[in-house]
Amino acid sequence: MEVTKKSAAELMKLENKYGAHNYHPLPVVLSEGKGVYVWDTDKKRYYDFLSAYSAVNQGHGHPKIVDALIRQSTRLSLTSRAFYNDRLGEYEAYITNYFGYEKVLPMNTGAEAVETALKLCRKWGYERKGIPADQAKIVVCEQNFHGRTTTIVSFSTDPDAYTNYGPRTPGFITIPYNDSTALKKVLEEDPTIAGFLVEPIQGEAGARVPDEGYLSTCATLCKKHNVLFIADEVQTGLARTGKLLACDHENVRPDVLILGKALSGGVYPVSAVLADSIYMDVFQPGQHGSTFGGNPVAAAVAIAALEVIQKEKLAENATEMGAYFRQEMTQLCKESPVASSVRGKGLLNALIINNQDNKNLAWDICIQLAENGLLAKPTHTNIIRFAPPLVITRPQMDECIAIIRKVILD
Ligand code: IF1
Repeated sequence: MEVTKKSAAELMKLENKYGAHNYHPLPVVLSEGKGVYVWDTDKKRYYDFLSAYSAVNQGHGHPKIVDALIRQSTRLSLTSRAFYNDRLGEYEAYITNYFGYEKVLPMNTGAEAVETALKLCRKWGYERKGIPADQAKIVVCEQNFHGRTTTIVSFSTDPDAYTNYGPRTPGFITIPYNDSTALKKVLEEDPTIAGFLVEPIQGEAGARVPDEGYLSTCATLCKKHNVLFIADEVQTGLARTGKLLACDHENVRPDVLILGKALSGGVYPVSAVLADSIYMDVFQPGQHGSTFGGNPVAAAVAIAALEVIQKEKLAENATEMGAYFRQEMTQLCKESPVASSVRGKGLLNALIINNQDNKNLAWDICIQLAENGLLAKPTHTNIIRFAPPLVITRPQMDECIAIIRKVILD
């Protein structure tokens, strides 16, 4: 197909007319990306401070990842799991070794990997823990975001996410986030709990970082009560927060680890669930799967994506650039009444906007940031998430800080 010659306005009109209105995008039409940059159809360049919600940690169009995608897709793209393929085993060995688990179950999207973890957890609860049939519970947190499937939205506390998708899947107990006492209480009261599902930092809630010790306390409680500690690192994992996993900040090793997004460097949907055999072995042939999960392209791409994270020391860069970014934003908050505070870890950060006088302020700021060459998206009307690709350099970061300062101080 020829590259379109349509104007940005025409392209937006097409999406609005023919696409379901389940998104409210910024009015920017992107057509190219490289590293930390994306370009719109008028060739205007932007810094990408969303990184497709942390899916392009390695930067847009990383040559090694794209090369893996192209080579493998021309050789063999899909076999299904009805047969073995010559890339999957190699990938499984690589990723389990990389994260220190015995087994991996490959899926495609984050939501599918979360569903996989929930199914694993329930099955383990019945078959190993001895929970009576259909009584297993999984504890989740307020303001969670784990995806869009019917079961996952059943335990969302965001009305936009769950309203009119009922009846809601039962078997979930909601407790406040960052409250290990609440977890302790439910675990002591209820012997039918099989797992605790948590985001090490809440992404959708606007980079909500829990108190130090929260994750390790929760993990210890889970161990004590024979409950699986399930970490959703779909967004926080893969160097985003300055460590390979956000759980690494507290030396917590989840029983079940969920990865997605940047596992493919953003070129292809690849997700995974990692766990040791004592848990993963609950799945027997025919009991779970996916047509595309573990396909040769996904396997080749994921190996390349993980290699880039290690070779290019992206975790270290996220730590450095993130600390610098928060320092500069803290300074900005002192200078401007519009910016009230900054929070986050590594390069998963959010600026809290004082929007008392103007409910649209965060959105308006994002529009102005875009005009000035930086793309970011507001969440919860008063929070702007700042999460550039982890390959960002100091001079690039300086330029971005200058753009943000200009817009906020104007
Ligand atoms: C959208 C938010 C981010 C996730 C965690 C699982 C998934 C996600 C921790 C599901 C997905 C998304 C999806 C995206 C917006 C986005 C998001 F604002 F909604 F919360 F990143 F911050 N676990 N996050 O964050 O993964 O099935 O999408 O591959 O448009 O819904 P998925």
